[in-house]
Amino acid sequence: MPNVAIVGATGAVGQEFLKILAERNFPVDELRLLATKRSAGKKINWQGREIEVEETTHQSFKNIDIALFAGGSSSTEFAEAAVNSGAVVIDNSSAFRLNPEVPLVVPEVNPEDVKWHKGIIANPNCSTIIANVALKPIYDLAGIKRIVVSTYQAVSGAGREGIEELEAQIHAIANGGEIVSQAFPYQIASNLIPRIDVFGEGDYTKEEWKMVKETRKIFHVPDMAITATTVRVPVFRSHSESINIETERKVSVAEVKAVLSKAAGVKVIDDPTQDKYPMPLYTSDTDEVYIGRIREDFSIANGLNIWVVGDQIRKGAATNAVQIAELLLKK
Ligand code: 11C
Repeated sequence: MPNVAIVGATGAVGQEFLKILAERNFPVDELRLLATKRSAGKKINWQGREIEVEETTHQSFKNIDIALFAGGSSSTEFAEAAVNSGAVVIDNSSAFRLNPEVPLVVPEVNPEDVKWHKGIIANPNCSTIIANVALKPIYDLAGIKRIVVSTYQAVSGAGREGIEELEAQIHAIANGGEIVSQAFPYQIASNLIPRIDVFGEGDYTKEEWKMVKETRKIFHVPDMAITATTVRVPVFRSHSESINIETERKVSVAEVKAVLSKAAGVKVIDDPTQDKYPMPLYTSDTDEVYIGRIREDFSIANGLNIWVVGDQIRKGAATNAVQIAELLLKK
């Protein structure tokens, strides 16, 4: 059984790693929990074991086979040390995603890419993973000419600070208190913010470029026509995405629904007669990517509209990384 380390074990994604390793009965011999100095010494119970959190150092990876990095700056600081110690790093940060030496993997889309890793495998951005799981069956069915995606992203995408800020602002609104905005540039309660991460080339944000560039890499289509607008909404958990797809080949909505209903990692909730469609409140804390509102886009010859929702901490981060680890064990 492999020895596993979790780097960033006390954060939101790190805690989800622990939950998912247990739920999926991932075989673990030693489990090493690593975090910043501030969290060192904390005791965490996992599967009947009491494990003390240690400060991450360059020496932390001795005898570790798989190192799950939850994200943040620790990846650039410690991933190389982990690889040099013989571990395979599965990294949830954006540090290595576009590095041509590093596979970027969504197991439902490009599991074969795990094979050519050189020590690091990158986990994509959460909104990319959710979109890509939904797009893959349509890509295989009809080919994709162009994608236009608009996201509605939960505050937990910005970590604990995002969750606490929305909670505090809702409380302040209800009780007439002062609204404080630190995690987000503006008040998020009763609002939405059409800017996630910093602005970059062409006035697109980094989050938008991640969706574009990561999707191209995962699908191995470097010139894929894809554009994105990413928006933060006052929802606690689960990212939602409206995706408009122009397919290469004309397909009926019935064909698309049939294919999506059988696709790995997907659950279709789509019944207008019963008012059924996916919503973040009801899809959180699960692993599937939910798809509904599947319709023809009548404005073009081969157009489709779909509505996609997925828990970005689970499938968008921890579950996807543990699935990659499972592929490594199979290999
Ligand atoms: C958000 N998607 O919702 C971001 C969080 O590159 O892994 C994840 C950032 C990343 O704010």
